[in-house]
Amino acid sequence: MATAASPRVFKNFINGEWVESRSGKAYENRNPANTDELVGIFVASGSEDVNAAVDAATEAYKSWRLVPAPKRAEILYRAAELLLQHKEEFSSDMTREMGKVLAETRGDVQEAIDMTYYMAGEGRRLFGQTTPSELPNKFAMSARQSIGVCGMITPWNFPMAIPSWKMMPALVSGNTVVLKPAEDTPLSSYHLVQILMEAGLPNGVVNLVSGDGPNAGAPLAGHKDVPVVSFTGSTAVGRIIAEMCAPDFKHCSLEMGGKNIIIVMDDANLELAVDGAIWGGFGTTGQRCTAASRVAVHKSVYGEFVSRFVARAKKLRVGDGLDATIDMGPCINEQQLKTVMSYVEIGKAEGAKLLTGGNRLTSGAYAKGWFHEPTVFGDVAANMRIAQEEIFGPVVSVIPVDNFEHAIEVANGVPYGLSASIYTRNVNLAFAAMRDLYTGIVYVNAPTIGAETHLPFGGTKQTGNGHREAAIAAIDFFTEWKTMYIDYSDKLQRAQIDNAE
Ligand code: UN1
Repeated sequence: MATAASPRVFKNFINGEWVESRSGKAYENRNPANTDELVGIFVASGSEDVNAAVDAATEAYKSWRLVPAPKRAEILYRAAELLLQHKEEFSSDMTREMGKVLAETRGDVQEAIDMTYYMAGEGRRLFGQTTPSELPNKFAMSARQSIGVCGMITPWNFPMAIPSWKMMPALVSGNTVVLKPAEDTPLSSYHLVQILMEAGLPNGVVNLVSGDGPNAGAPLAGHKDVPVVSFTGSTAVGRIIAEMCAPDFKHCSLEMGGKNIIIVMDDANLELAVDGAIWGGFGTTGQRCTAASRVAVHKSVYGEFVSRFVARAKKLRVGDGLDATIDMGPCINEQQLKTVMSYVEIGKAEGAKLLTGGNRLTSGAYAKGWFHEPTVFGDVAANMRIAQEEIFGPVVSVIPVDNFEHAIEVANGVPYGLSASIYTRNVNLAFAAMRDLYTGIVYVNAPTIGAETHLPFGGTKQTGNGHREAAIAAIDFFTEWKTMYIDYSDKLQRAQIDNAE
């Protein structure tokens, strides 16, 4: 294991080689549970590094696009097998760089494995359509075509899953990749790229440049030879990326913020709803775009729900995610912790009732990490800032609601639309909720988190820009349709005009 005394130094990966940055700049990646532990030293890339990576990906694209899709898929299949072999080691490295508990980092690596197997399967299924032409002796069909170099900018909360959501569909479709992982979690992307190379990916097909958004992410998103940009992160940065992509009409997929809700109806299995709210609210320390940061509870069960929920939140054990007895790890970094702390103050000032938590943890083993107590606000009004803005931390707002219609109004009354959930045993309400919740994902009797790789992932309003990740939807994003007409009549046939005769 790397220690402060023997830090591991990581480089960029360009054209099949590990290379230094052109500028020689580097930065430290530290464990958020114990900042004395240096996870590694990584390249602080700039535009020259990005340009070199894009050049390599542009060159590699010429041959990769011509490799038959089932052959591309075989490489992915081998990568999935290798990931499985390294699951334990990659999970503990991920906990060290990201902080979430081992059970969750295992889930993250598993999500990458699932996505890689799934997209390997798609290699023999990149179906188009064939259809009769409206004219005689003419044939019509459509096929997918690859696009080119895909720039990917990924977040720190799912350090291997989200890069795999983007890379695997792009690769099986015949594109090449330049990946810029989050500054806080480059190691997991390293592992993923290394595995792909071991599996037999040709040089230059995948390239990795580490660094921050302004210096490495922006030159990638704005690069003239990068026609596809896929980003997951904040809505503020997503807007900047959309603007950078607009002049060249790049394919641009944005997965951004969320303010997800669990609705608890008066007929709900309350214990199950509490389980869901605890996992949805405090899993990954609330640092998921799918986190249940709001719980809307029917007034007739509000008191009972809140007392059980708060009792459970109080029992959560916070600490180093490598310790199997721990339920919740630290925030990713100091800045994120400060954001959480500032929202606690905002909630208090707005008149919400602080029911538990509310403080940074600093004593003993907590002293060297970015830990915060699981925090619950009660009697929250739907229009308070803590109930409207994404906090991305362990803070849950409980909102009393009068009835189903009120719950739906509260649920939809935020600028985001990623995930929503309802706990009820009433099938009519469950179906009405599935119809009326304006989000990309809806759960019934399950929390707002738990997306599977073969179904579309994404959201409405300021959560996304109309695209979806995972599933076939991801293949749609990373390909263009080509429609082909073959006329074997040996004469000029005019569609519509001749057809009308
Ligand atoms: C995210 O929060 O950025 O459904 C992704 C889930 C996970 C993916 C979350 N499978 O919460």
